[in-house]
Amino acid sequence: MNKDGTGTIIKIHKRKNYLSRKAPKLRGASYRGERLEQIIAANIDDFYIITSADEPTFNHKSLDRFLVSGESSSLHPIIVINKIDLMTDDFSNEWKNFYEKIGYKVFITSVTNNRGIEELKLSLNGKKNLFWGHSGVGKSSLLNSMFSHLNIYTQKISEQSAKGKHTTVTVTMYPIDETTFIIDTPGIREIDPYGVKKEDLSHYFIEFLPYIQECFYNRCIHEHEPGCAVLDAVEENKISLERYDSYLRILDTIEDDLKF
Ligand SMILES: Nc1nc2c(ncn2[C@@H]2O[C@H](COP(=O)(O)OP(=O)(O)OP(=O)(O)O)[C@@H](O)[C@H]2O)c(=O)[nH]1
Ligand SMILES: [Mg+2]
Ligand SMILES: [Zn+2]
Repeated sequence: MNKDGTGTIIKIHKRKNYLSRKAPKLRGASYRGERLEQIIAANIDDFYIITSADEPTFNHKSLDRFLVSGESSSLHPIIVINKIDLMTDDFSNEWKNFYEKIGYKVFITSVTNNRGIEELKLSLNGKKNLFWGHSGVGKSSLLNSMFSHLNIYTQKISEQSAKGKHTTVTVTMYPIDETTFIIDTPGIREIDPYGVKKEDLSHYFIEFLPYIQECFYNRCIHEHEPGCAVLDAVEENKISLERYDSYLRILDTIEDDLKF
């Protein structure tokens, strides 16, 4: 950083991965074609998807959307369910087991009770970590509770809508020590995985992978094709209905004419 507050680029690193999304639709603008790609951060080691058990309500479908953004950007997603003080242990254990069975690491935390905070802090060590999720789930509060010197501004969620107030407004990278970095991001309202094609979506549901190549059709999108091994796996409870339902909902939002 220069004295006048501006920065100077000293080196441009090669990008091994990056997180992006479609730029939000401009109000009033008439849109034709694709929306622009907005890059959030690059060269991330671990991608923490922060959710809350309540306030705002836990929503596994939106967590699945976050997971698709991570997987499609070659990031390593890790799940945090924060505010566990507001729900029962049964609730958190159920979702922890659900996502661990698929293959994701899940942390259960509470800033209020200081639960799971040390464990989370340890896992950040020596890496460049990105915190990502809806507004009000406690991203900045978690960072403050692990590293009190950061003193990041946080704010109560709205009492009327039980949603966050978009308190953090810029993406900021905090250096913790020489090898540990944390990127706090503003809470997002909409996640629209950028540039995912219909026929590729199933690759980002990692537990579908063993079945995909068994489908009769090469370009099967696992909707109602005959000989679909993913549908068979759902039938046999090898893939959960919840995840398959998330898959169908995301599939539905991908434009048919996406060209590359
Ligand atoms: N009960 C409870 N409240 C929490 C916990 N963690 C954070 N909060 C509260 O949740 C509210 C929102 O926290 P923030 O840290 O500002 O949330 P954020 O995810 O950074 O929100 P944005 O910056 O808008 O994206 C604050 O009032 C926090 O005190 C928790 O573990 N339990
Ligand atoms: Mg914040
Ligand atoms: Zn199929």
